[in-house]
Amino acid sequence: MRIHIYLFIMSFVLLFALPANQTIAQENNKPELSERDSSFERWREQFIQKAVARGHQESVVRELLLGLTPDEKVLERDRFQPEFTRPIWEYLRSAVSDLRVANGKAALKQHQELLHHLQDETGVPATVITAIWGLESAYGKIQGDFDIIRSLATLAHDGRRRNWAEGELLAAITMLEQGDVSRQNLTGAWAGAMGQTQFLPSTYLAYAVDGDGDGKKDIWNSKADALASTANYLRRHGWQANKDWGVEVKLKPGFAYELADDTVLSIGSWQARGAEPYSGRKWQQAELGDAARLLLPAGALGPKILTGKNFRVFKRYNNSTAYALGVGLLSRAIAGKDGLSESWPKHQKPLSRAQIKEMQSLLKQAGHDPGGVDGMAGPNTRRALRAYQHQIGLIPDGFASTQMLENLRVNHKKPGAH
Ligand SMILES: [Ca+2]
Repeated sequence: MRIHIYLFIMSFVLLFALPANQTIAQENNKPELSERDSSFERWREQFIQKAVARGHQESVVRELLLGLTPDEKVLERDRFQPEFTRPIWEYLRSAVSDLRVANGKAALKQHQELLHHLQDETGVPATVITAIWGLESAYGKIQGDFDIIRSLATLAHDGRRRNWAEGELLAAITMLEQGDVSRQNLTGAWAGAMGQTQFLPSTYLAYAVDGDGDGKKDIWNSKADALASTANYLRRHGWQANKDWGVEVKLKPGFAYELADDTVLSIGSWQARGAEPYSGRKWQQAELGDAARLLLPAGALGPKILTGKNFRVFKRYNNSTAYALGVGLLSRAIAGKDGLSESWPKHQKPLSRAQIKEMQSLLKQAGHDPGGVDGMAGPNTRRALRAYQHQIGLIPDGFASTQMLENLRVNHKKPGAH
């Protein structure tokens, strides 16, 4: 108790008397606080006031945060920016590896009663729940052993994502106050995702459910709770029962590729524009729901997929096209079905961040706004690229390739550049 009172007083001294760490160090005969530690303590005091204003008990919050220091490992990962984004085919090779498929089939068999019960209850196929489980935590095996409170406090103090991290930290505190989990067991991945479902604390509060009926929502240790929570999350985000997530298609010559990404049409309208199932079978009525989009993950040279609402529900789990495609293809492989027929354009070299930035600048010069020069080929860059390709008479697939960069360099060389 004495140590708590001491730390409690020290925190107030820090709050009201900064910069006074030298004085504190002398008075308490302790080593001087580093600049970062004192900045962390300033953040902590501000956060405690915020938490109190939201109705949390000050003594509880203070006790949780006292003695914490920023976690260097968390900062390293948060700042890591690879020069090259991994091509989607490489991501999928790992997401839908033989091992993950085999383990998924085994998991589906072992837990078939639970998974089929969840399928009946929510309309989410057992294979889809299993696939997400496999991608999130390797079927419960890899959950992360970071201290969630420390990780989120580190990210909140660092400031790059302060509002987000403080919101998640408050949610984690609510979990502890509610008795959902003990402080010691509140562990997960470095950026706050927890348990077999890799839920963030705010997601846990909103969507975790008690699958085995013991009164607790234990997404770390109870498979029934974790899988029921995943199924509940998908259902609450609009999962459409008895609809597929995507169908690989063939596009007829002269197809209007500028419809990719953004345009939402019925299956009938896509069919009228020249999209047919790759396998040669007939379309089934509304098999993707009534609103489908065309996905060209690697442009006109790679697989083409019509995606339905359920594909966008996958993206609510993790807002990445590669991830959503990983879930869809893994669920299909676990069900024993075939993957994509068209091969990936593996000869295409990925562009570096610097090259994507250059492409974005050149697109801007050509009069097509990529929505910022950030080195990420997102929807706005693809849209600008499609407009440029359309303008110069190329297939407007929006795929950022070395050929397109070369084309832009030749046609839109900066004045004075060689
Ligand atoms: Ca439970």
